[in-house]
Amino acid sequence: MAAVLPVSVTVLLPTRNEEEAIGMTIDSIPRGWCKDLEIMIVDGNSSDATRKIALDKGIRVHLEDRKGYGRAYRTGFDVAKNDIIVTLDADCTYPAELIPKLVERLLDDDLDFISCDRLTLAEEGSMSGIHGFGNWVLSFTARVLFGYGFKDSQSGMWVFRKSIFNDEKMKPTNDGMPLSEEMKILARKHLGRKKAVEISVPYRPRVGEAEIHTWGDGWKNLRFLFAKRLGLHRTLTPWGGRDSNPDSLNKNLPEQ
Ligand SMILES: Nc1nc2c(ncn2[C@@H]2O[C@H](COP(=O)(O)OP(=O)(O)OP(=O)(O)O)[C@@H](O)[C@H]2O)c(=O)[nH]1
Ligand SMILES: [Mg+2]
Repeated sequence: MAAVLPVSVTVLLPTRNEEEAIGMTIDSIPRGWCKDLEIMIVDGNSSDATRKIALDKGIRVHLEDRKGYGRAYRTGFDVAKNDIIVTLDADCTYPAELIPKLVERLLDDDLDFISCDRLTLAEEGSMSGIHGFGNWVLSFTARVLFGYGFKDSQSGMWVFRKSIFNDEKMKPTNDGMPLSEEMKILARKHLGRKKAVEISVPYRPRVGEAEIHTWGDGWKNLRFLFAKRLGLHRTLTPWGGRDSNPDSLNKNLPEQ
């Protein structure tokens, strides 16, 4: 990439006990390619050294002790400082080195939302057989129920403009893993196929133990799809961070 992109970007990582991978994930994020780059974690009260490692790497740490992957993002989307948000897991699975190119694509093609498909280019060992099958079932069900056409409904890497949330309808409601499929359903429904696209990226084996509960989370994801289709899903917590959440920017983060 030749010139520095004239945009401000927040790379947002949800973390819960990722001490083995968080340092490497942060180091893999390219620097110096956009006007302003904020890198931050929204930490779900990790009991290991995750927050300490992130602070030592010089990135922003926001503590959201309410549990859940979706809860972390519903806070992070609100408190992120910059105009473009990039998300990925803090476990070295997603190709952080592609972030500048993906942001450039968002700008060049005047897109609002990119979801990164993992299924097409998944590397050996990145997904167990049962996870692969579960992903296929969920993605297939989502396509049938919503006709939105994304290949990978469970991908956690997105590149989008924060301004999409100016439309209340674009704010996801789920506090758990189903937030991932909800993001894509909302994007295709409210932004349309021209502004919300899917791009295939490599997906790599995880570093560190996952906390995901294969059957439990799979079932919750499936149940969410049907509840959403029938208009029965409910928001349990309000959108956004709480003023009381500790944040390294406010210098009120407790020691870990
Ligand atoms: N803040 C916060 N982060 C969470 C929570 N649960 C999971 N995460 C983080 O969300 C990301 C996704 O969780 P993973 O465990 O990687 O889930 P997954 O990608 O479906 O599972 P793997 O394929 O095994 O990686 C990781 O960076 C986790 O550390 C939570 O309750 N709170
Ligand atoms: Mg992961």
